[in-house]
Amino acid sequence: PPAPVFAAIDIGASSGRVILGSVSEDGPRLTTVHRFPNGAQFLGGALRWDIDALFAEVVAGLRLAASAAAGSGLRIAGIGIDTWAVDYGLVDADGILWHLPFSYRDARTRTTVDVVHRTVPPEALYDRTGLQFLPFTTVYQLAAERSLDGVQALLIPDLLAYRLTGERRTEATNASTTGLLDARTGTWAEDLLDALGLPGDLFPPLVEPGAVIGQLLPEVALATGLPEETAVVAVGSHDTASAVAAVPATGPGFAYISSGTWSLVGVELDAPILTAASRAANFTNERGVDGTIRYLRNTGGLWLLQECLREWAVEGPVPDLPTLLSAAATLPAGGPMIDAESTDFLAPDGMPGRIRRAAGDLPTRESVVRCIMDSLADAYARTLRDAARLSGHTIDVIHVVGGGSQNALLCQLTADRTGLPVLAGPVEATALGNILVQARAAGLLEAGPGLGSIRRAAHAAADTVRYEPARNGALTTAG
Ligand code: ADP
Ligand code: LRH
Repeated sequence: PPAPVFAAIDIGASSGRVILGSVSEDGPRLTTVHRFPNGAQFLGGALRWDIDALFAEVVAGLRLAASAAAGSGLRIAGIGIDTWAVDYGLVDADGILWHLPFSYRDARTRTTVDVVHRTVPPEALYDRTGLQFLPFTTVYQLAAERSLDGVQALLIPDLLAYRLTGERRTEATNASTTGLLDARTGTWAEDLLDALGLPGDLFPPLVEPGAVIGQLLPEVALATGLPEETAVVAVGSHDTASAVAAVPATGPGFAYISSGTWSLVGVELDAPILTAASRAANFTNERGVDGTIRYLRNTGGLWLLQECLREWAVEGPVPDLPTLLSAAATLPAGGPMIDAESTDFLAPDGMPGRIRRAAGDLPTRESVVRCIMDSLADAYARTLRDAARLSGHTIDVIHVVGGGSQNALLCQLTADRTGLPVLAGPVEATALGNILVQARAAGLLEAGPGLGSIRRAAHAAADTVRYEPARNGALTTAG
């Protein structure tokens, strides 16, 4: 029979791709068959995702994947989907989507945070769900819905899986970003749903990474050229869960920075930390593959840079990103900084102006770029010091994965500010994690529990670049 290959549909807030991956003794091999841009848009008076356009890209990507696999004599043995977290679509019993999914950057939760906190105080939410406070967590978005009668909330990857298979599930890693999952048990906090007046069956049943969600609907099989029997498999459908699963770490003392639109900065733990000190430091306990806990803080990320580039492109021609970053790298250290963790930079539009107002004197575009890089590296160092202090985890190396791992300036500044070596790559860690979870479920990698076989395969695939710090010093509990 033809050898198996797995398709990863990986859609970030700034771009999506469909990647085919095979896993052999020599390690995994990935081939990108489709790429497309993504971004929230003002549609119908709010910032939303054009889910129909995204689904069309998914189908187009699967069609390309089907022909690439057939051309190489391979069989697509599974399809896994991951996207950004927290956002959802509301679907009624007939499968009709009530409105285009809102983006987490839409301003509608400004008033609903207080509504939720008046019912369940933030201390109680943290103790139960272990999530850092972010104004856009699903629970605050749901509080902005006019009615939830007769609908179910499908998180974005689950919504895409539903459109491929007709099956409704809630994948467990992404469920942990809703603010409605019990951090200790990984099951729905039913009393919390109840207290907030949310229907008990608002979300479809939970499914763990590795489980089959369903087979392709006949119309999807027809549109993609794939057999109906092709399985859609649950993976770490929260992109950050897939990315961190594929961190090519070789020992326990690692921290990670999942670097894309957001920078997700932290360590991996066996159990959540739900203390008052952890809440005060605004650390999250998100669920990873195999019940691991990602103890991290969201820092502003390359969104700051993306938004500047977008605005400058409207004004006129802009040099490409590598050129801008090289120019920024020649500027002296010690320039102005902003707080990259501040919610002041959450919304789109006017980013260079907002950065200049916060930082002071930034005469050129290069100086704005340098300010963003210095500020991100500063936020990373601060966050990792807090993570080490609060978790007791010793950090001796930082793995940077995702699109931002190609940013040599940021990687070097991160090494310098933390005093730790940085290992950059893989760029496509998220798709790799997606594929490796499928490969393990298919029996091509040693079974869990524990991410051992996935990390070993990720290490075999990884082509990392090492950045040495200007000075040494491990981040320990002494911080
Ligand atoms: P997301 O999944 O959130 O959409 P990605 O992981 O795709 O994000 O990362 C996108 C980011 O990667 C871009 O915003 C950009 O800053 C960075 N990036 C992409 N290509 C390069 C490059 N050649 N050099 C430096 N940075 C890059
Ligand atoms: C990164 C990410 C992150 C979430 C944010 C909404 O893409 O999934 O982990 O906090 O998007």
